[in-house]
Amino acid sequence: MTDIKNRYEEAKKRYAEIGVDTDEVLQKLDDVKISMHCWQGDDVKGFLTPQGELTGGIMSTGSYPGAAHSPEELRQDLEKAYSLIPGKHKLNLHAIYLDTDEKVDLNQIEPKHFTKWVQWAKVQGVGLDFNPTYFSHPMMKDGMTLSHPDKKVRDYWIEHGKRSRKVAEYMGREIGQTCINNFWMPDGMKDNPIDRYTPRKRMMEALDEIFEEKLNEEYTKEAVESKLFGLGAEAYTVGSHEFYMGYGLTRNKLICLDAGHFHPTEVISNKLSSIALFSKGIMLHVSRPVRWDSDHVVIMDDELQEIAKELVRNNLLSKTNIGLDFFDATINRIAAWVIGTRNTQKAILKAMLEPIEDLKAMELEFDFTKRMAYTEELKDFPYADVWNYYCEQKGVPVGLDWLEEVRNYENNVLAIRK
Ligand code: RNT
Ligand code: ZN
Repeated sequence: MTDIKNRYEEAKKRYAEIGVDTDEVLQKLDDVKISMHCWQGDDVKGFLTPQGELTGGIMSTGSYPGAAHSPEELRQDLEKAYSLIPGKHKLNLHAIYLDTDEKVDLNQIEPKHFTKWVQWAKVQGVGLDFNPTYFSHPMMKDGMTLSHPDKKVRDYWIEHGKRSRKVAEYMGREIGQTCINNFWMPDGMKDNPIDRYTPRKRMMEALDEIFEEKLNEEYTKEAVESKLFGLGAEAYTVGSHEFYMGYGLTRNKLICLDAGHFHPTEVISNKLSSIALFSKGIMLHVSRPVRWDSDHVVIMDDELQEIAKELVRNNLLSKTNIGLDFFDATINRIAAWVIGTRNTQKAILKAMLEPIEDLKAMELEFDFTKRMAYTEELKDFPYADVWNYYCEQKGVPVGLDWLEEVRNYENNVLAIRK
C-alpha cells in the first residue's frame, strides 16, 4: 500500500516538473460522472417480454453464463460493478428495463413502473439517464418506427416517446440530477431506397409531436442519436448524422454521438469541437466500432484517448454527458462494465494530466517541433501511478485486483443462476 503512495509521490514530482498538479487533477476527475448502460448486463434483452429477441439492426453475440434475468439480478450485478469503479456515477436505463408485475406495453409505460429503480438509485447514490426503446418489438414494422408510412405505427411510437419523457422527468425530479433521455431509432432499409426524403420528413414530424410539451429542463433534457447503418439497414438509415445534427440544432436538443455510428475511418473526437460551438450540449455513447459492429467493449485505444483530450483541452466536460454503449456476451458482463468504465475514466485522467496551456502556447507560436516532442514524451509519463493512487483513495481495487473480485462473484453468484 505504501508502495502505491510512494509511486504517486514520485509521479507527482514528475508532473510538477511540467507544471501539472496531480492533486488538483484528481479533484477534477472526481466530478466526472460516467453513465453506465444497464444493457451490458443482460445482452440488451430487458424485462418487457420473457424472452425478448434483440432486433433493430443491433446484435449481441456470445453466451457467457450468468446474464441477469430479472431487475433484482441486474441491480445486484450493477452494484458489484460500481463497487469496482472509483467515484459516483449514473445508470443509463432503457424503457424495456421497467420493473413491475403489471403487464404493460411500451405505449403504456408510466413513472410508477420505474419506482424501484429510482429507490435503488437513491440508496446507491447514482444518477439516472433514460432511453425510449424503439426496437425488439412487434410494432417495429418493416424495419421502421417513427418513419413508417402507416400512421398507426407512428402513433404507437409517438405515444411511447411521450411517455418516456414523463419517466425521465420523474427520474430527474426524484434523484435531483438531470436525466438525459436519449432517442435512437433504427429505422432504415437494407437496400437502396427510392425516397430518402419522405421517411425523414415523417420522422421529423413525429419527433416534433413527441417533444411538443415543454418539460422542466432541470429534470430532463433530450438527446438524439444518429447512425450510419445497422444490420439489415445497410443502405439507408433515416436518422443519419445530418438528420440529427439538423434536428438537434434547430430544436435545441442535445446531440448524441456514438463512437461506432460513422464510417470506419471517421471519428467522433474530431466532431466534438464543432458540435460544441453550435449545440446546446452533447451526449456521448463511448463505444468501439470493429468492422460492421458498433458496440465492442471500450478499450484504451487511440480514439478513446482522443475523445478524452478533446473534452478536457476544450473545456467541454460540463457540456457533455458521457455515456457508454457496448454489449459483449462472450466475456463476463461485470468485467465488461468495469473495463469500459475504468478505461473511460483513465483516458480522461490521462488527458487532464497534460500541461494544456503550455501545449496550446506551443501551437500558437507555431513551434510544432516542441509540440510533437512534448506530446510524444507525455505518452510515457507515469499516469498509471496517479490512477492507482486514485483507486486506492476511493477504496476500489487497484490494478488487476478487481478481476479477482469478479471471479469470486462469478463463482458464488453468477454460476448458480438459472
Ligand atoms: C444502437 C445505438 C443505441 C443502442 C442502445 C441500446 O446502435 O447505439 O444507442 O445501442 O440504445
Ligand atoms: Zn449508442
